[in-house]
Amino acid sequence: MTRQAPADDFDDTGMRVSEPKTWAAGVPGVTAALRQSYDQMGVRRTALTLLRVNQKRGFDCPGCAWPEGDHRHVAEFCENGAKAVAEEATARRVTREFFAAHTVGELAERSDHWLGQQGRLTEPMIKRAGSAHYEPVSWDEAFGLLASELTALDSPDEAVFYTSGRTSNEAAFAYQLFARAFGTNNLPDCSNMCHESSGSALGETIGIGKGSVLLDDLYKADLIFVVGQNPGTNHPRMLSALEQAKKEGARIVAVNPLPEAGLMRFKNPQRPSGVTGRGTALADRFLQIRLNGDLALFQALNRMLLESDAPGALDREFLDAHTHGFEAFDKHVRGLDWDDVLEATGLTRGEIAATLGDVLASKRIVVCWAMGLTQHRNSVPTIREVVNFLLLRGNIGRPGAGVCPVRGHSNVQGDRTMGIYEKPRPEFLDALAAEFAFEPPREHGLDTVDAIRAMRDGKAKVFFGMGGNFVRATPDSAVTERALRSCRLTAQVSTKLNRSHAVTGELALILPTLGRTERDEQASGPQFVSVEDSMGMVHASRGRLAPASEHLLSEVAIVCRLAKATLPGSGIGWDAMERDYDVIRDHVSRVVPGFADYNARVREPGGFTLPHAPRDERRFPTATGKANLTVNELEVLRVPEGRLLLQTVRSHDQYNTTIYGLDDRYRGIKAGRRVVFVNPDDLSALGVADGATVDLVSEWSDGVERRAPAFRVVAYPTARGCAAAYFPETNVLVPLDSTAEVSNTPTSKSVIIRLVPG
Ligand SMILES: Nc1nc2c(c(=O)[nH]1)N[C@H]1C(S)=C(S)[C@@H](COP(=O)(O)OP(=O)(O)OC[C@H]3O[C@@H](n4cnc5c(=O)[nH]c(N)nc54)[C@H](O)[C@@H]3O)O[C@H]1N2
Ligand SMILES: Nc1nc2c(c(=O)[nH]1)N[C@H]1C(S)=C(S)[C@@H](COP(=O)(O)OP(=O)(O)OC[C@H]3O[C@@H](n4cnc5c(=O)[nH]c(N)nc54)[C@H](O)[C@@H]3O)O[C@H]1N2
Ligand SMILES: [Mo]
Repeated sequence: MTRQAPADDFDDTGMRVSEPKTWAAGVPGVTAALRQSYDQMGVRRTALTLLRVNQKRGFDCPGCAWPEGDHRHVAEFCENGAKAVAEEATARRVTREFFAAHTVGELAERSDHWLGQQGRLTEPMIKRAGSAHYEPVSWDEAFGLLASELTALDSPDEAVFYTSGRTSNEAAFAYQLFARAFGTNNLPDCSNMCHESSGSALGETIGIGKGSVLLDDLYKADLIFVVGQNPGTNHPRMLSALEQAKKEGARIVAVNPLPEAGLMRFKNPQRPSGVTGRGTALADRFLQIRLNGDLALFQALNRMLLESDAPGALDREFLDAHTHGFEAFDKHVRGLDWDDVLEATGLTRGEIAATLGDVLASKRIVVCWAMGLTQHRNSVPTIREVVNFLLLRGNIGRPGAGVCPVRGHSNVQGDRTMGIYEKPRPEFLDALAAEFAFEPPREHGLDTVDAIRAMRDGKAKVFFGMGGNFVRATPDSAVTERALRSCRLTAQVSTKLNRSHAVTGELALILPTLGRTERDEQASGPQFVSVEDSMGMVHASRGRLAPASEHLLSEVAIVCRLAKATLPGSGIGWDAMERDYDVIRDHVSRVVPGFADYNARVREPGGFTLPHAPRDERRFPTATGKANLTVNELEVLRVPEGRLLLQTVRSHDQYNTTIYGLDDRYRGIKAGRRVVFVNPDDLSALGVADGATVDLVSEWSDGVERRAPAFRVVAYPTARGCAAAYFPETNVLVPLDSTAEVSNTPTSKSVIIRLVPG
């Protein structure tokens, strides 16, 4: 049995491949951003819009969750932030005529790039049962239909309420309240595919699933590890922070199978020297690790620390006072096998010993990471081992040190804080029950992978997406698409057209909404929303542009009206919340810890910082009351002869499933996306030529052959045995059942594949 990718109207005939870049940003970054912005918005709208990004009275950049500093530049955005803004503030529109001209089936044949390029959605649309087209529908009819389908279900657990990470705190809070008042905890979100492994590992070891550093800590650090992260593309403003940290004396160790341009050298476009000079060399040490080698690396460093006789190698005082589990951990790590470490990491013992030298020379250490650590089978143990590493030298809960999981979507962290979680804590539900006088469901709900299984098996019948592109972001595309198509109703709250509008249930709704950049007027006057960044800072976001269409509703309004239609007797003040978002924030202030006085504090310039017990007071609210050192078994991931380990990554011209353009400038790719990067020595060993066309075939224990056809092979300096290709085109290769232990995150960064000549 073979599963192929869904049809894609890709045309890579003009593709060009050149040498990868060794530095990031600078002038080409700025010009690339402006070119796309003018193209989408025109010159005047570009100037008006970009000057408002991340300013204290402006809107929060929808690009990523990297925090803004206290001293903001006039232009506190980056190339890719500008692209995210241009994509949303585009002057292009998808109208009812567009839907009359294209059947749903036709839209399903189009590429992600083409769909996104059609512009902003302008009015609610419905695809009725048996119809080939979407047609206009009134908001009232849309909510009425949703309400009748939801209430007709045998159980509230037959509905799934997904959230992507751009949704504001206010909308997220109202949304989870609605789902729970309706009767389900089925609240999967993009976190399940993203930093869930970080949250799981951190919650267990330090008692809170969030990072423990603030921006200032990076500037005070002696040593910063950047592990499994490509900030030049995905968090470009982080490069300015790393540059600043280096100026203050930090060393940087980059751990990555790919020599990512942004990690090597950075030209800061915000400063004149960045325009003309050679820029700053960022990484002092580059560890070109094999995919999935990080647990072995950190465990090896831990073993060397335990065995070191350097004075102060371990922070004994901290370990005694604040940690639990030292003995078992010590015993386990001393048994680590060096051959396993060298095989798993692909590094030499000398490289690891030299890194230990960096560690011993540093009082304060920060470890930053992103998807390179979170999307493997052993991600949770790996991140626990990173925590062990930091705890050994007391690097949590003091200035200049700590854990720094760098979040993706601009409000993914805030959505979790607001209760978007399929496994809510009992205390959260108790507070919700007290505030709104209802009994929320206590049973855990479905996460993303389990929601797909439930739809596949006919156990979930209504899918509601608050943003995002569920069909395209999730693994095993062929299975997921079938799961969605077997639903009774799929509804998407969206700003732009995407594949999730084309792969639908029997009935489908498109509910178009305001973006971050737009004015949000409600009955009580203009509203603002708020978001939480990767470092637990909460601040306001105010859009200024006229809405893309007069028929859009805000996400808050959509949730409140849906709730009113579905739960007429709930006794919850949906109208008041829709009228004035202060009312929502008042509720939040009584339900969510850390939000006392929310309305006043969020109006302060720059907002406020949420409490974080380990960071603020070295208090660890875990089961043991201490920070837990953990025992993590190293299992070397052995790839069979003739196979490669594939990671699925982002190009420089995409935002997850939104494809801005077809270039990946830093990696030397122009006008194409179907490329697979492979080490030249592996190509020789496999007998495959650079430039050849191959199908990627993934191998998994269920015996199903998953195939992504027609990729061009690019010889590239990645670690031996490893390959890389872009998602979402390669999601078809990730088996639904291949997920991380504990967090259930799809293993998007370790897929065993073979290259089959096309
Ligand atoms: N412009 C732009 N910005 C974005 C996004 C976007 O798509 N476009 N997406 C946003 C989102 S939701 C997220 S989650 C973040 C994602 O930010 P990243 O995590 O930077 O994104 P990826 O492209 O998945 O890159 C993973 C990086 O980890 C490395 N890596 C992969 N596997 C391993 C491993 O086993 N070990 C080590 N040490 N390294 C490994 C890869 O080579 C690559 O450099 O970015 C956010 N910001
Ligand atoms: N193979 C593979 N798969 C992956 C990953 C990977 O590295 N490899 N990464 C995973 C990660 S880290 C993540 S976070 C997920 C992302 O999964 P999602 O968050 O579901 O996907 P996005 O592509 O970010 O969603 C884009 C859509 O969101 C809508 N949108 C944009 N802005 C707004 C807004 O303000 N409001 C509303 N309502 N809608 C809006 C637009 O319609 C747009 O088409 O993908 C995951 N999938
Ligand atoms: Mo993400």
